This record gives sequence, C-alpha cells and structure tokens, in this order.
Amino acid sequence: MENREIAKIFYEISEILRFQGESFKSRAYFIAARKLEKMKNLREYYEKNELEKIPGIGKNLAKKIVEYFETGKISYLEKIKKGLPMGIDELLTIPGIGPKTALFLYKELNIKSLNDLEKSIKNHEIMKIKGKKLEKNLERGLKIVKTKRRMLLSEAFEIAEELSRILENFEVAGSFRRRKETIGDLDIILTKIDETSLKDFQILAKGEKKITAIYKNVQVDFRIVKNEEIGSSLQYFTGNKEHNIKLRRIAQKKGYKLNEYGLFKGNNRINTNEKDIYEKLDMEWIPPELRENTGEIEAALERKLPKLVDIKDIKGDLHIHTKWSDGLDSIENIVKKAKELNYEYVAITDHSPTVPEGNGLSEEKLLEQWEILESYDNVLKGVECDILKNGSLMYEDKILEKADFVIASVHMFTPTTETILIAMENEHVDAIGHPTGRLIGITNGYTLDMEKIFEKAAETNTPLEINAYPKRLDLNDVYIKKAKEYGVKFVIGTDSHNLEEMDNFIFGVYTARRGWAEKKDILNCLGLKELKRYVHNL
Ligand code: DGT
Ligand code: CA
Ligand code: CA
Ligand code: ZN
Repeated sequence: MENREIAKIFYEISEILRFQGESFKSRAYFIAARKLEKMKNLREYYEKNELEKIPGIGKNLAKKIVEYFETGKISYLEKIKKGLPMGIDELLTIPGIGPKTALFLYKELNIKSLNDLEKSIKNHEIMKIKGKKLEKNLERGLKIVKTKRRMLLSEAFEIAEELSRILENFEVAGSFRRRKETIGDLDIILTKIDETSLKDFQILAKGEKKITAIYKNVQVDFRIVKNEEIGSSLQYFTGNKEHNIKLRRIAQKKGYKLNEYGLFKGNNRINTNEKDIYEKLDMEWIPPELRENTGEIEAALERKLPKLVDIKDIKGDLHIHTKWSDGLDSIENIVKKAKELNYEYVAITDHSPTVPEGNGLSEEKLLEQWEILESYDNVLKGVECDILKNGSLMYEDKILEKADFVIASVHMFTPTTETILIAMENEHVDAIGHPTGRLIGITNGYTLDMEKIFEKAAETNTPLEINAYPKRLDLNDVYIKKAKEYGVKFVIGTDSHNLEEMDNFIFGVYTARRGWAEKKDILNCLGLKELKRYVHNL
C-alpha cells in the first residue's frame, strides 16, 4: 500500500537526517512515518488536497507525499543520500542496508564503498564485531547489487541460449523480448520447473509462483503460471510498465479487466493467448520491440503500425573489415561466410589511415584491394573512410568516386555537428558510420545536434548507419525513429573485424525494429543492382 511505501521512505530520510545532525527535522519525518504507516485512507486526503489536515504533516511533508502520488518517488531521499559522507550512498544501494548499517560500517570499519565491503566480508571483519547474521545478509546483498549491472542484449542472448539447454518450455519476457539494447534481468515464464534444473542456479527467493535466482551473475526471475495464463503473463511481463498501464486503462474503458492472469469480462476469461488480448481490445497485435509507450498503442488502435523490417528481408552486410586493415580474416573467408548467411552481397570496407602508423590502407593499397574485389561478382568495393576535423574526407575524390560503397566515419577525435554536416555534403559518401560514437557502458558519444544531422541526411540523401556491433548499436532506437520522421534512410553493418562478428547483424535488425524501421527504410533490403543504383543516384 502507498501509505506504507511512503512511511518507509520517510523512515529512511529520518535516519539519514539523524546522522547528519539534523535531529529536529529527523524527528519530524519519524513521527510522520509512524502516523502514515497506520493510515488506510491516505489517498483520500491526497485527492481532496487535505494532507495538511493530518496531524504531524506540515506543508513541506505534504508536498513530498503529493510527489509520491504523482511520480512514485520522493526525490528528496535521493538528494540527501548524495550528501552522505564519501561513497556511502553506494552502500545504500544494497538491499537490507539502511543508513544505520551504512554508518556503522563506515565508522567502525572505515567501509566507504562496495569494494571496501567486499574485502571486509572476505576477512570476516563484520562477523567479529556484529556476528554472523549481518555479514551473511551483507554478502547476499552485495551479490545482488553486483548482478544488477545491466548486460548487453548480445550477452543476454548467450545466457538465454544456455538456459535453453537447462530448461524446457519457457518464454523469456521483459526487456529481452523487447530486444532492448541492455538488459537488467531475465524474466522467464513457464508452467512448471523441476528441482533438478534449479541446481545450476543460486536461489535468492522461492515461492509458489515466483523464484528469483542467479545464474552466472545474472538475475533470473521465474514466474510459474497456469497453462491458460501463459498469454496474459507473457503480455504483462514483457512490458514495458508504461505500455501495460495504458493497455490496462483501455481494457477498463471497455469494461474488461486486464492483469497477468488474463483479460476478463466479469469473472470470465476472454483471451486464450497474447494475440487475443490485443485483438479483443480492438487493436493490432504489437510487436514486443515497439512496446515502449511511444505511440505504438495509438498506432495499433488506428491499425497503422509499421510493418517492421525482418532479418529475412536482409540481402547483405555493408560494413566488414579484413586483415588488409585491422580485421582478422581474409576476403575469401568473409565471402564464404556471407554465402553461409545466404547474403546476396557484402561490402568490404577497410579503414583509411587515421594515424600515419595505423593499419589503414594507403590509396595505392586500397586500389590494389579493389582490383581483387573486382574478381568477385557479389562483393562491393567499399571503404570506411575517415572524416577529418574540418569535415573533409581522408581519401581524395578521385579515389572515392571509384568505390561502390563509401562509409564515412569519425575515429580518434570528437566532431562537431558541422564536421558531420560537411561530410554529408560530399557526393561520394554513401553512409555515415556509427554516427554518434557512443559505446554502451563506456561513452555516450559526441554532443551533436541530431535534428540538424537528420535534416541534412534527408536533404543530401545520405543514409545513416545502424552499426550492429553490440556495444555500439549506433544509431540507437530512439534516433532511428526520429530520423525516419525526417525521411532518412539507413544501412545496417556489423563492423565485423572477424568472421564470428558477422553474426551480430541480428542486433542491428532488432535496433532498427525498435526504431520503427520498415523494409523500405533499410538499404540492405535492396538487391545488389538496386543498391548500386541507389547509392550512385542513378
Ligand atoms: P530490465 O529488466 O530492467 O531490463 O527491464 P524490464 O522491462 O524487463 O523490467 P522488469 O524486469 O523490472 O519487469 C518485467 C516486466 O514486468 C516489465 O517490463 C513490465 C512488468 N512490470 C514490472 N513491474 C510492473 C508494475 O509495477 N506495473 C506493471 N503494469 N507492469 C510491471
Ligand atoms: Ca527484466
Ligand atoms: Ca525482472
Ligand atoms: Zn568504424
């Protein structure tokens, strides 16, 4: 209940304030928390705007309660956590550690970070002072926090693949099913799970309907559901939350009830699977990649959802490096692998020299390579040519004009918007590679005016790359959707530096789908002839 949630937050605030020496304020939060904890009709007070009538709740505290009802959180708590000594706020992210424990650890053992805590647990320092129970709890909490790190979608796929060898008949819902670029935890739906398959997991909590476990540092939430609930629980646990909330509201307006157990009219279930739920609500079934409450529900109601690009539509990979520059494999092996992948073509796109002593190809070397590429009838003579600080390209036009496919990319420096705009003006540029330079978990990329870039990309008819390398996925889903509104086209490339990486193409497709991209938006869906005609403006 909301009152308990708010009370919990108030208690926490109270404790932090006490340690900061704000005993008067601290007491006010404590008293309010005690009061709120027992109130059953708090929402009524909120709705009538009468919170201040509650004894112990003044104007300031009333505001915090309103904030909770409106946003689901109280930002003051985050704010004062930041004011705590050193890295103690990091300790507070551990489930089961309140300010009291955090301060104890800090004062008695000089523990200021998760690393300090880990060392201390190893040396059993906490046990010596406070006993075994606290240490065990902290050890468990620490493990949970460490596994809370988000993994790349590609890493989640590897884990899911392993799970499919351990478990039978399950579906992965959550952000994984939505193919989000990073995944917090895996949400697995099944109708039964036998004890022996659980031996590979560390169990954190186990109930009839839900098991929370750890597998190789990844949190896995199992939901054990009845057969007839598979569709609705798949829908519910796929999310995202905002999508679900809006869908439930639509169901309510139609006089239905929608939850993880089913779509109901009165007490009667009226869905048999997931598709049914959307159909009974008079809308198109929504592909999971779109379920982010960014307009997909409205579009589905009007039956105007995009027909998303599919891996089957893809005719070739347009960004591959060979051992001529910094790749590991030969042209021959890449062409062989492309055949295995059923591609009609590939573009070989080695680097230009970014730095004099780098592995990029001199103009002579590049021409030499292209001569070899000429002997294949399904290989595009490509290049990933560096954009220089002034927006010009590293190779001269007389070289670039001989290419079938030129990706222009920035490496080694931080470009301005202008740099990219100028590069797009070059008529030989067929795509801008990894346009924002972001690397997931490492850097957010360049600060660019993306709207200006999309405008210019549309005006100069320069496709933008959807780089499929799992750490890049650049452009990202949000930008793809936006760029599409400007009429921008896209190319997907794996940026492979070895054969295995050519399998990453699917992540580019997922990202494109999350960006609402259709077959007609993606140049890789063109056959070789049409593609050549397109990039040469024929
Ligand atoms: P993640 O794990 O952080 O990458 O993201 P998700 O989307 O997998 O989120 P998670 O694992 O917390 O929950 C799985 C799904 O369960 C979520 O996408 C929607 C549903 N869900 C979770 N909490 C709520 C809730 O409070 N209300 C509603 N309507 N749905 C929820
Ligand atoms: Ca999840
Ligand atoms: Ca979850
Ligand atoms: Zn590159």
